[in-house]
Amino acid sequence: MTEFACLNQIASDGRWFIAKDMNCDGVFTISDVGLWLKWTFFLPGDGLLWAVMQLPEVAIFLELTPTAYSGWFPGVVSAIAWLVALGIWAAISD
Ligand SMILES: [Ca+2]
Repeated sequence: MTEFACLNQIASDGRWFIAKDMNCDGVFTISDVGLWLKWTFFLPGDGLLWAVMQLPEVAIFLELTPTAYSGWFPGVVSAIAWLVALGIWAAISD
């Protein structure tokens, strides 16, 4: 994928863009791995945010916009979700 096509893909997919070359610089580096980890970490919180934003009245009341993706609220939700998932995994693996 060319850098231009990659940047266009980011613009159209927004938060949900995922590719091997996450920062569209034309090479696969450790920075891309960091962006994958960030994408994965924020998935539960950003998913909840996306679901809430499907309800326009609620999204307007809570002043939610796509700029909230990967922010503090999805970060807290994601941290809790991953801790719960880790706890469940630890409990069932014993
Ligand atoms: Ca890259």
